[in-house]
Amino acid sequence: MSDSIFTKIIKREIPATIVYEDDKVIAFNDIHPSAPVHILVVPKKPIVNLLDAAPEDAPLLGYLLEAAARIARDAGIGESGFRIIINNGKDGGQTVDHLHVHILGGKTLPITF
Ligand code: D5M
Repeated sequence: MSDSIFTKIIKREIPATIVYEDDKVIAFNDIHPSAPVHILVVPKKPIVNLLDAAPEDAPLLGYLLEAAARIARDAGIGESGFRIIINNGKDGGQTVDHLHVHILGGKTLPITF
């Protein structure tokens, strides 16, 4: 299977504004921000989405959320609050087939479904 656009960012094959990286995850600014702060947190393991995650991925999924909270705090939106979104599949609005957590904040977010 060919690399996802996010794996290409991990491999530095395409540019991104990277705000955090460690051995398990990378975080960078969303190219089409929906809020003043819009960061994507991506596991380096190329899991497609939550449906593709195996039971042994549970620690990584937990780490993804813990890292997202740290990244949100470091981005200055820990106090004011933020939203975490994980889109899964077509009806969920997923456009990139590599699991990612959206961190949205920096303003009062509308509730729209
Ligand atoms: O979200 C996929 C998100 O990925 C969407 O908000 C745009 C963002 N995106 C796509 N390409 C890039 C690059 N190259 N850099 C940064 N952000 C990117 P989804 O949940 O799949 O709809």
